[in-house]
Amino acid sequence: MRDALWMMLAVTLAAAAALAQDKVIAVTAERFKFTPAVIELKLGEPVVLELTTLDRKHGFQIPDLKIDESIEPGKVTRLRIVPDKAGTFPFHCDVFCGSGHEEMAGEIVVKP
Ligand SMILES: [Cu+2]
Repeated sequence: MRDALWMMLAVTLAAAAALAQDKVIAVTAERFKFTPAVIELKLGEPVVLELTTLDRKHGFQIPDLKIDESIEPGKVTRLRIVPDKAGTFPFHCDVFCGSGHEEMAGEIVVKP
């Protein structure tokens, strides 16, 4: 019983350490761009994207990775990604935000 307790504690600490080590990349959205527009990731290396908007509500959709988030004013949308395939994955804003909305896009590049 006591051993089991210690083991659970060890697992919890390991999980906390893994979370703390995640690389954080800040991504801002505004009419009509994302900054940075190209996000480079390494295969198998977890990252947390911290998405914020500088003006109004936008979306952050990566169809290839089945990710669809919204970015609300005054909030930080945290998105943890563990890239499990190399390649280029386009993302775009999927919340209509004005006349330049169609160009509001970028890509995630996962390097092996
Ligand atoms: Cu937008």
